Amino acid sequence: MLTTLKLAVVGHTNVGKTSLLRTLIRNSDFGTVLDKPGTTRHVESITLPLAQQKSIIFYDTPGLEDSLALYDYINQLTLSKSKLDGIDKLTIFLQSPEAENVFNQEAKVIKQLINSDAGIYVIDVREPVLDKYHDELAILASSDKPMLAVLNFTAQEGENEKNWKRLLSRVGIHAIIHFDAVFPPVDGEERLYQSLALLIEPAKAILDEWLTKITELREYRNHTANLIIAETLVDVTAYYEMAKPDDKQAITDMQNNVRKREQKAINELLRLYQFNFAQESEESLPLIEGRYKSDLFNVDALKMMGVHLTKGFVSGATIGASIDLATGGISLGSAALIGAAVGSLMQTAKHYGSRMRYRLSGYSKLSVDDVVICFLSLRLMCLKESLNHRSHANTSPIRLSKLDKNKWQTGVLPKSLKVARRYSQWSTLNKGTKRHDKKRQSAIREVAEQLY
Ligand SMILES: Nc1nc2c(ncn2[C@@H]2O[C@H](COP(=O)(O)OP(=O)(O)O)[C@@H](O)[C@H]2O)c(=O)[nH]1
Ligand SMILES: [Mg+2]
Repeated sequence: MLTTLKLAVVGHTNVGKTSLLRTLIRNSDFGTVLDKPGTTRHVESITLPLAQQKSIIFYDTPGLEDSLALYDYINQLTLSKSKLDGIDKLTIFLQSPEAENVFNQEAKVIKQLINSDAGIYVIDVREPVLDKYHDELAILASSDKPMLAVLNFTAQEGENEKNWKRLLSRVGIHAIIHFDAVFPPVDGEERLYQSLALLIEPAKAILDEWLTKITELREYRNHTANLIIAETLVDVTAYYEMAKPDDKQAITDMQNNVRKREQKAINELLRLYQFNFAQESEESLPLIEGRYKSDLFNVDALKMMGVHLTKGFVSGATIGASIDLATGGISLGSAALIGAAVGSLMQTAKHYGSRMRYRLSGYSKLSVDDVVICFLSLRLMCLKESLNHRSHANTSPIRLSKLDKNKWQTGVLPKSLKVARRYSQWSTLNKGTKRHDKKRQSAIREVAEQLY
């Protein structure tokens, strides 16, 4: 039984070999990906470690640049030895002077394939089946190694697919899967490893172990992401500021602190999913510092995500409804979104009697509106969903996933989160935070349950 499974990724230049590997190893920085031929010139390897010294090693290889000439050269070298098998012919080629010379790059690929347990042949199905591909495949298929063909660029409809399948079959490659490196199917990874397990029987144990690990890692990431989001929500819900009436600066400061807290959550999510911090986002998430095109305190952005504005949220007449009589708190969302001056809010509040007036004479308690917190939750959930499905070969800006009907759109906080209003020490945005407080931790776990 194998303890190290060596897989050589081969194929023509620019068909997406490096991109496929980036997706499989979840690393956007592996190798160089450019929209021009010949960016990978040497064999590069990457190891996926498993328990007990077992591992899978992928080899990223350069393309066979001149397969037509190589095919002719090999045939010419072995002209008088027509009884030889393909692999014998390749061995003769590797010992010939041109293997160090004109066909130096091609020789590297062939050597690597021969030294591996199997090859993964990547195809750009948008390409017509040209002679050069025929010769390339004929050479690679004669290496006496099991081969899995991966049809790449399948996100768009391809009419050349059946021609490719015919060619593959003629050179004896019958294991074929669809796997677009940039937009992989949901079960793509599983199917790729399952196909390899059928092809390389001695590697079945290693591949099964890796498949289990993939599933565990996926669940771990999703669970951890929910905890990151839940902690952010608890922080923002428990957050408050004391402000004097008419202190607009207090509201602005508070908004900025909430924005910073959102950015922190986004960075944590990107790190968890192993994406770059400099990643662009199409949805104007504040991924890039200082850019808040449609940020948390923007009514249009909020409506776009389907959040219901609770009564009293936008209408001036009902501002009073969002004043918390018990604590004398006003809600930040309402005040900020209608652009109302704090002073006029206080005027409204005065109608509520002497108790309020007494409180308003000094400082009042500002906290973040339920609706804004629900919006924050939805944004982070959409980001998580999008990262759950995003490939590491995807270089375009991040787009937020769309959610189906979601309970957070009601604009009402679930009970498990609402309790955080009563514990100011639960927020890392307040002074005297108790981050490791047991009750805080269990509240975070409960809120995380609401995010599935
Ligand atoms: N849309 C799309 N683009 C891809 C896919 N695979 C690769 N590319 C792009 O094709 C180009 C070449 O990819 P690369 O991985 O460098 O190919 P290699 O030369 O075979 O390693 C890059 O611009 C990639 O972003 C894919 O599955 N879908
Ligand atoms: Mg490459």
